[in-house]
Amino acid sequence: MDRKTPGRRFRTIGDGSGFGRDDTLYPEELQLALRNRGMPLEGLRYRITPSGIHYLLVHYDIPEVDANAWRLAVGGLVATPLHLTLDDIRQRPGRTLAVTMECAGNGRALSSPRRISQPWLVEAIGTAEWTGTPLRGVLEEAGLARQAVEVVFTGLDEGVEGNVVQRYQRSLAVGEALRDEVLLAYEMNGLPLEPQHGYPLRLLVPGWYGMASVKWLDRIEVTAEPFHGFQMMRVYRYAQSADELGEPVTLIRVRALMIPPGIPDFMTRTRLLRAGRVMLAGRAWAGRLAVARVEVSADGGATWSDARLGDPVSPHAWREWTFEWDAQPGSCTLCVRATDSAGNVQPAEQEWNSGGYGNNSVQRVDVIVE
Ligand SMILES: Nc1nc2c(c(=O)[nH]1)N[C@H]1C(S)=C(S)[C@@H](COP(=O)(O)O)O[C@H]1N2
Ligand SMILES: [Mo]
Repeated sequence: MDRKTPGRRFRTIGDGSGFGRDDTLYPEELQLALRNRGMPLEGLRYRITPSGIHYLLVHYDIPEVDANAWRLAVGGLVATPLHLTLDDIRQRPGRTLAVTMECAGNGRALSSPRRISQPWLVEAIGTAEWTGTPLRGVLEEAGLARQAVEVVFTGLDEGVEGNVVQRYQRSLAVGEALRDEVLLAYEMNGLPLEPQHGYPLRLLVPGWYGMASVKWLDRIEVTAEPFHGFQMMRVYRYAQSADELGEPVTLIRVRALMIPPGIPDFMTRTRLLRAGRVMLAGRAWAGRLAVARVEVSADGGATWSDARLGDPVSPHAWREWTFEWDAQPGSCTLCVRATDSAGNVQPAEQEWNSGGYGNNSVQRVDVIVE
């Protein structure tokens, strides 16, 4: 199905290397940033992110879908291929899960040189309550063949990426696809999915970076071989160059973020606040692992103190942290870092990879205390 575009028909961006090497964004990065919103960091105050400020990432265009004509095709290596209407899916056993989603490219614009793509700083994050039916039930009803190895998910959206014309497609190994928490979701925060979040139906894979959660689902195909589509092999890999395949990007790495305290300077976003007792707060998450510890630094990461942890919003969602800080007059950089239940701690400096994936370096917030 993938088709190469003939020759070099699209214009070159920057020096053509695919990377930006200074602090100036290219217009193409701005164009993507305006289409794909991030969550303003003060949104960390909500246990469940209001849908309108949940981050958004759409590679191509939001497709137009007539839900009455729409069907989900389930085929490939199954005993009984299915063609399900939205009502068929809504009538199946339902489940609502609070899930923290993060884009694999979150933090990309902090790396140097940075890949020219969606230039996230740290705001590609959100936690919503997703309602749907477990994928497992649908796969079991279709009946997986014994040779089944992967499940391929195809969206309705089409575009050109890396000179390849494609629909957005991602696969999961059968064992991952059959996990209890994997949903075919038709509601977000109690309402039908909005167009940009995958209406009428999306996949939701808790614990994985967002690219796994295919929106605008069109078909699900069970295969006997690993799927080698563009979104599996050419992007979403931890590699040092385009020639290197690298390891696939999968689960979300541990991260904590803070609600920037005080008030912002409009242009620099540097925070202004009064000396004295300040309650710092934020959220922390760790993909499929638990958050074991959150620490705060008021001196740019030289010394750290433990924050207090709240309960996770759900087994698949972030938890709150709080820290009482005695702010002294002057300028400083606040930092927060989390450790997961396997002992992984957020790095001060990120190890570089060419796609700018999996960045979980420590957040830094400049403040001026009066
Ligand atoms: N069909 C399709 N599914 C997709 C995408 C896309 O562009 N097309 N983007 C993926 C990426 S990279 C992310 S991070 C999440 C974002 O989901 P959200 O926009 O609902 O936050 O959707 C994923 N699913
Ligand atoms: Mo993403």
